[in-house]
Amino acid sequence: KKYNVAILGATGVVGQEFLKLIEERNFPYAELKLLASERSAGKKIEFMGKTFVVEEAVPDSFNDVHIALFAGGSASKTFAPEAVKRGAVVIDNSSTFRMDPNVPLIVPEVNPEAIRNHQGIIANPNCSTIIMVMALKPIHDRAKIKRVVVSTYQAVSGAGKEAIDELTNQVKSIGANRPVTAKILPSASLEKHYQIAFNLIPQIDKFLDSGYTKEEIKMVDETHKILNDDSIGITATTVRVPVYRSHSESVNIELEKDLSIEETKALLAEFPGVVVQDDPVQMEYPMPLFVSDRDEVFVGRIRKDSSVKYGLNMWVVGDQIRKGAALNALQIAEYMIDNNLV
Ligand code: 2RA
Repeated sequence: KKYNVAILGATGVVGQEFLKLIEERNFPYAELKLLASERSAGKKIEFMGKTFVVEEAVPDSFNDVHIALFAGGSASKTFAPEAVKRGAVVIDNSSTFRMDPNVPLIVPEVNPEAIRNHQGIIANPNCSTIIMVMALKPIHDRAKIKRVVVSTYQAVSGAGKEAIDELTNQVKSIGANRPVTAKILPSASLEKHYQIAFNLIPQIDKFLDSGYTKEEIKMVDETHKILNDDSIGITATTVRVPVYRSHSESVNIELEKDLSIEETKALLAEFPGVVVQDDPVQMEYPMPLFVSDRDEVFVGRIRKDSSVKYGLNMWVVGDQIRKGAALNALQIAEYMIDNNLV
């Protein structure tokens, strides 16, 4: 069976990755509609030997659409209900509905069973959350996680194409001894901007009164929902780093019971979508430069944390645009097709 698919946000980084993955994975689409804001409407996109013209999204754009892939952003609030009203299933990469009790928040390898409760919208988690829970899930199932302390090293791709270009331009300016301009990071909508080239910015998204950023609270709240366990203590520090497209995360875990490093490595290696890359003697460990464009989440530097009774450290790296966004959303759609849920 083939499905009529719409991509909202087709011209952005995640939208473009949707197209790349649809072709790579031979996703069974009958009709494909590329939607975007008025600003991008009219753009022509060559895809699988055909020329598609990007249309401005309006409610009726979703007539006869079976699966609507939303790349992210504020448009989801307007169009998700309109698409559902017209019979589409919406897989939304924006943060709009993630914490809505009527909306499943899904990583297909972690909590696929929750998809069945959907009422038209399924939310794709935040990229840094997806990458972390892929490594937490097998450990949590075996030894019950008590506490997680995570520090992230997030690629500029998370802030969109303009941020990717900004990193490139800043490096070029520095190389040419020209003045550096910063207009995008940490967030285009904020009043101050800082250079990211050869720098780190400990702010992703806006600050809350608690002193945490929205990105850090997303990792806490979304992980609780995905693992269906609010008892896990979680604290996060999310940092933007001058890396193009893979997020890296230093994850410290305290367990309720003992788990050997050998067993931890075996659990992770067996988990679908995770690759253990961990051999210090051979200097083998995941690095963002080599994880980009890979589907899997890579885990290394797995070692005991003897400062607590049952503790361990690991280093987790995943492609933010792929598993962190577009691939995860497409895998949700594939799961729904395979299980007759759409
Ligand atoms: C970021 N996780 O990295 C956020 C959104 N992709 O900017």
